[in-house]
Amino acid sequence: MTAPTIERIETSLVDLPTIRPHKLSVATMHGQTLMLVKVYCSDGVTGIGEGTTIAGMAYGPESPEAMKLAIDAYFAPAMIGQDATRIQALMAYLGKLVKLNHFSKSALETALLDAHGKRLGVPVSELLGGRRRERLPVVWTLASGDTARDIEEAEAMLEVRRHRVFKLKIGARALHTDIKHVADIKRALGERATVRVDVNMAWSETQAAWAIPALADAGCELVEQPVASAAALARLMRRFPVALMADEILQGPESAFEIARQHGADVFAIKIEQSGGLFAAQHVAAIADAAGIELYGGTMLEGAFSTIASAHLFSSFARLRWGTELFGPLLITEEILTMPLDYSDFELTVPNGPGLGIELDEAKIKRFTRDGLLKITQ
Ligand code: MUC
Ligand code: MG
Repeated sequence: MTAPTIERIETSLVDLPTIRPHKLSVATMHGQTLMLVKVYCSDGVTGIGEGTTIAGMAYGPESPEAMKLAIDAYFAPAMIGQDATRIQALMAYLGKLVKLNHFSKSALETALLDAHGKRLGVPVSELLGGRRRERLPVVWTLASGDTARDIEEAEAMLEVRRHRVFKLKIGARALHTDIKHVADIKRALGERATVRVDVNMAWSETQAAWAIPALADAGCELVEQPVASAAALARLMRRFPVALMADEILQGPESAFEIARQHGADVFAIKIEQSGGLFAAQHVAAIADAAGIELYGGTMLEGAFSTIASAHLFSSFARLRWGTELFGPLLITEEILTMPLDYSDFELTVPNGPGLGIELDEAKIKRFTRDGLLKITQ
């Protein structure tokens, strides 16, 4: 019997509104663009993957438009006719043809794994070694830019038992304003919730050295990527007891090894896209485990496909001390799946159907899909 091959690859850009403006130190988002890729195979199986970033090119070097172009012009022609079942070999081949482009690679690998899981009748988690948990704790990010509104939002999440760990986006305002914002939110929520911050690299080392102890006094349990450089983060690690997490500096296994070598973080925010795919993210997790670095399942504010691909991977991790932030689909106004995901009791259920175990609502996304003309949305 000959192995199924890849027959056709289709990409599209889907522009979806967010439920409210989402303010990070790098940009304010009003919508999210999903780059969806469909891989059609000769056995009739189709897999879907997603590439999504934050605020166009404000966060990282790959935009949704660039991902689509890279796939259409470079990846797809090299993939047509290839064995669809040898995913690691195919990704290694593509890695030789195309440098970097981690987000596009993650989208394609997700689609291939979705297809192969469907073909074999097993969830993607089983192709990654097997899940160890069915449900994942999910953090919510408070980023309206307004303290009172953030407290109201957190109260509503606690009330419906959707989230009890909150990540606050700071770094755009003066240090004392940000610290007061964190302290006010933590005071309002008390012992009912825990509070963390993400600075998205906005501070200098001296600003971070001043702010971190004040954040710890305010009751903040973890500070994510306060500074841009790995060396500065490693120096800060030796000065403060509060947990420090690496995000933007973690760009796949090589960077993970380098950070681990200098003991440059307490925690890794693992992201499948930033790592260059699910297998690369698995290697990042292995390096963290070997180095005694704790794990957190990160997000690029992805839609359902990349969120659930991440969930399958994170469900297989031996340790996941800091939970996940797989709330991306909840930040979008539209439900793009035929069956919504299960977020309940502060956790997300990892689907257990074949492949990713989710189905795109084609009719629903039609009106949000770009028709080839770039829409100016902001
Ligand atoms: C990031 O920097 O971690 C995750 C949550 C959020 O609001 O932004 C992201 C990206
Ligand atoms: Mg971050």
